[in-house]
Amino acid sequence: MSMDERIAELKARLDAELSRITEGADLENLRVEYLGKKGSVTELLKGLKDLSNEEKKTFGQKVNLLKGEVSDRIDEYKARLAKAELEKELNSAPEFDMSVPADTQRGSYHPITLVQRECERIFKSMGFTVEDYSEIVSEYECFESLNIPKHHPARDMQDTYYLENGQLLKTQTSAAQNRIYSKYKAQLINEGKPIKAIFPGRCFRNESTDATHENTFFQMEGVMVGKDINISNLIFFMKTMLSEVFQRDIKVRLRPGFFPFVEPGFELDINCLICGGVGCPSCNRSGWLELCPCGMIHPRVLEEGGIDPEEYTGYAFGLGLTRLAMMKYGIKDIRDLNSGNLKALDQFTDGEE
Ligand code: FA5
Repeated sequence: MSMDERIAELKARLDAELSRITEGADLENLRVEYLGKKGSVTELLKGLKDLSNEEKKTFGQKVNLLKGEVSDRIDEYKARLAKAELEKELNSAPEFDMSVPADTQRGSYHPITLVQRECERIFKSMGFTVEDYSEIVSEYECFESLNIPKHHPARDMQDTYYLENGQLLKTQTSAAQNRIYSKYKAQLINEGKPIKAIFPGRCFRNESTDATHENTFFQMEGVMVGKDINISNLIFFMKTMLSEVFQRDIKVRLRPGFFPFVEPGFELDINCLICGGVGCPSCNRSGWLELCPCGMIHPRVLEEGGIDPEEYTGYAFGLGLTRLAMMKYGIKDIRDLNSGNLKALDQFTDGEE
């Protein structure tokens, strides 16, 4: 058989073998069979030694071309195989039923978010603005502007987490009071418009946790400043808020409480709704839960905010939003609220999802 005939025969054999191949791995074996060290094309080159110099040259070129051609054909076939495989996969029916509803839980709002929104709605309807405020504040905002100078014993009650730059994670939403007075004092003084603002926010305290104490919890501050604002205004707004949140009459008690930024100051406690006032771990067995300290804003605090205490008075309250959520939803242990335990948390949707 002449060399040309051997080349033609080899090409025909390659085509026939390619057409039978259905797997990528077989193609690679074929490549070795033809182009490997002992492959058919390499064998042809070995036959060159028996030819004349002239024939060696022409035939050598032909075999080199053949090498390239064999490699190209195998590559082409490989691409064709991959495409066919992909089409087959795309055209075959999926192995799952896409019409079956997803087996996942729908998201729901956290109970604190629900209570916060409810309170915001109630206070907005009574003409209050809702303020946003940072979680990292200065000592001045959290304490000094609130009539709590350095080394005042009231600071011991609110140990917190300090940053290296001297700032701290706020212990109380009262930290926003000074900023609010500065923001709205022009309206109050020039237009006679009372300041009516609430500011919900996350608070932090370095303290041991139990059924009613967390190191991270939510409060909602509220202030009202204007001419002749007095304790009756304070009691009216507190009562309205609670009856709206709970949609029924709730037993509350007001007792004296000390906070350096109010005078007089009160503790507003709510009759424990978990045990009905008998006493349980959720209310430290007292039947009452401290919910919303409040009082008339101390003249020094108003002054620090640029408001003349001789002309204006106001009240402030610091509602414990987390405890309010506990009472509203009957959550016995405050720690469930930060637990991320969906079983405990996703039942309080209030229709909102
Ligand atoms: C204050 O934080 C004052 N800033 C409240 C205030 C504002 C008084 C304006 C007067 C005028 P107190 O530390 O008591 O006060 O906290 C207020 C409420 O936040 C508590 O009644 C309670 O409901 C809630 N609270 C306080 N500490 C925690 C805690 N560790 N875990 C959960 N809730 C807490």
